[in-house]
Amino acid sequence: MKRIRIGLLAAMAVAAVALVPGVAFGGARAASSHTVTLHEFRFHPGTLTINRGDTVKWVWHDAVEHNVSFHGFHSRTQVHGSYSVRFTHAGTFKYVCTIHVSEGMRGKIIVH
Ligand SMILES: [Cu+2]
Repeated sequence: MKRIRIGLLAAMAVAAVALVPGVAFGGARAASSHTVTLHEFRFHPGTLTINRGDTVKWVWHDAVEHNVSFHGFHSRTQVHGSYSVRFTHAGTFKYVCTIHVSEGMRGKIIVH
């Protein structure tokens, strides 16, 4: 009798764990934060995939000035510091450093 009850509890525990991913996808998901580094005339990573509601923080790690410029919003041109944007709409958002775009300094944020 006792062994049967423990077996049932174990089965219920497994069922509860199995439910968690479904709840995580269906319910409110905690927003995440992502970092893109500006280093040696490049954005690292150049392409970043995130979820709606997430924040991206660009962090300057270079010896020369750069900026992060999207259509409609942009950072300052600076040597040090950071710039954060929360993405609330799905889509693909391309951006550049306007100073070094001809040298290939461009990036992309894909928001699901
Ligand atoms: Cu630049």
